[in-house]
Amino acid sequence: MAVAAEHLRMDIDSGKSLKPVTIAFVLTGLAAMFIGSLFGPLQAFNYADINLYPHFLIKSYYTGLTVHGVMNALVFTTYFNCAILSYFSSRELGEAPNRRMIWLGYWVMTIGVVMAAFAVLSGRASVLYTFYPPLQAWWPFYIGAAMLVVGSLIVGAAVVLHWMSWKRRHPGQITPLLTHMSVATWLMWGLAALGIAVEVVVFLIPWSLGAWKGVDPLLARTLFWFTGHAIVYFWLLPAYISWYALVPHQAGGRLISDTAARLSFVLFLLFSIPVGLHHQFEDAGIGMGWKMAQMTLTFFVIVPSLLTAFTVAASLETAGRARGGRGWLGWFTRLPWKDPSVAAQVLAMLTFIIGGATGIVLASGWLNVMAHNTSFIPGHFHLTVGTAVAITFIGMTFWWLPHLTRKPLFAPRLALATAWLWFVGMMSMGCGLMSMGILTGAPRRDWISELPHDPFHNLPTMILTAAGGTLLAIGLLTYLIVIVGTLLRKKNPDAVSDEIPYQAPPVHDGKLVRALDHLFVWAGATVLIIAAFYGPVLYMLFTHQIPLPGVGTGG
Ligand code: HAS
Ligand code: CU1
Repeated sequence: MAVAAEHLRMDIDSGKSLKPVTIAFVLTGLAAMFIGSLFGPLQAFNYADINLYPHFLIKSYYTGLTVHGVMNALVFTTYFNCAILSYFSSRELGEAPNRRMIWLGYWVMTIGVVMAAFAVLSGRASVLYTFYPPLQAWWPFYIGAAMLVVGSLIVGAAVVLHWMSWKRRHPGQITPLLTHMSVATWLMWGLAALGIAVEVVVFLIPWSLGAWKGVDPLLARTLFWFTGHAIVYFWLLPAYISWYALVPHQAGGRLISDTAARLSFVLFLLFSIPVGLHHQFEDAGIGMGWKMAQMTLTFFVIVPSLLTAFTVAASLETAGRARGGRGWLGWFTRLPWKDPSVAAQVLAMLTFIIGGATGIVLASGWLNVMAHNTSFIPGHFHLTVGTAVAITFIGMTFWWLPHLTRKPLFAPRLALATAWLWFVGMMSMGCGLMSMGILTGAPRRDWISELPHDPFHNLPTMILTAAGGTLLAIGLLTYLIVIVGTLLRKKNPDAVSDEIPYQAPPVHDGKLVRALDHLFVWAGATVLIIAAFYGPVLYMLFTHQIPLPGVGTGG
């Protein structure tokens, strides 16, 4: 039986109060992305053996790479996640969450980011975005990173509390879809963050302040990857919210299964965390059996992405067919490709087919040996977080920023060009880096262009990488023009919609959907799976520590 649509109807006024803080999140996230991305093309050229690093500005390739990874992968994503995972649920529930808490989260994050950025730019924290000990950063870097995580959790707590109060006032009702997906994501992130919290608060901060003489690198890496794999889903799931709920609607179709969306988010809650060891297949000191066990769970967590692929493709098909598309693939060509927001996000999905497939390759223990720590890895993650997530967020801004600011989008054609430049640029660079890693064994994170002779010379892959970097530099410029142009425009409320492009799909009120609504129970089950698959490994590492003193990073 379909639940009456009334309680799912969007309340247009309620979300307005969250607009200022949402604008703050989106614009700060974009500022971080523009700063971080400036270094991207330089890194692409490095892998084409062209050293363009401006030494007068930045100490070394490693300092630049730290700015790039921290600003893009950690800061840009977290700010967008906070915006997406609070704004849509508040619109849907028809009442605002605790705005003070959300602003508090914003400021904690922002002060933390300023501290960490200062540490990196001063050249005393060139530890890359994974900050593996014994590389040691100046203490403000770690405190800043901790504040970024804590601030995001404050925002998450506001959303979860908001959902709980809605539940109390609507007994027996099923959580609306956008809220279900947001709360599942926040619960996953709340549990996932525990690893990095212990690593930074218990070990790295006291160590950088001189209170601990040493830190065990293997224990620190394991705590990092406890959070580190799940964090990729913390980046991805807000993009999935847009793919499931908004893009089919924007394209003129509908989400074909509300249940599939809910199921996939609960599966992500269950299996995103106890898989982090697939980043440590080549680390000695962790038993092969545990690596195999987490490898198996990695294959479990691929299932909800496959569920997403088929559900979203079928939902887009409804759009394409409604627009007159015929035959096997006619629906695909009939999608509204001139709409920059839709085009960007469908292109994001296409890249994720390759990004996801290469993830499956990496997760397969023996194949990992060939690719680990080569340039294959940055190739893989530029097609996942660097494209699937990044151009989804960029595509969202094309309707969302006008909606939030009431200013129409500036130069929609340039916006469309941005999407294509990003897509072609990342495909070229991602495939270039991946094939370079396999063909020549080129190591990731290496200042190759500074070597007297490039031992990883392979012209076709170098050309692909450099060409991709060039297109991305142009894409960054076109995007900057679109964003600044939009912000400088006059408000024109009549020209932009105050509604979000979403209509609640019918809910199949049955046992499965009711069971999926018990998100705290699923979170409890997640804790048990984590305890079974991570508990013994962490116990062994905590009781056999080999602390090492820090190695400073002058850049
Ligand atoms: Fe990964 C390393 C395995 C997904 C990010 N990954 C990384 C690193 C990053 C990263 C940043 O097992 C490097 C970390 C570092 O610095 O060391 N990854 C996976 C697997 C998946 C996966 C199995 N990764 C992601 C996502 C990321 C991300 C998502 C960011 C957002 N990854 C690994 C492994 C390593 C790794 C190893 C360690 C390697 C090493 O040795 O160090 C899976 O989640 C992927 C599942 C995805 C799919 C694709 C589904 C496709 C969809 C699109 C549908 C298209 C449509 C269009 C609808 C199965 C949903 C329709 C149109 C039509 C015409 C049909
Ligand atoms: Cu992973």
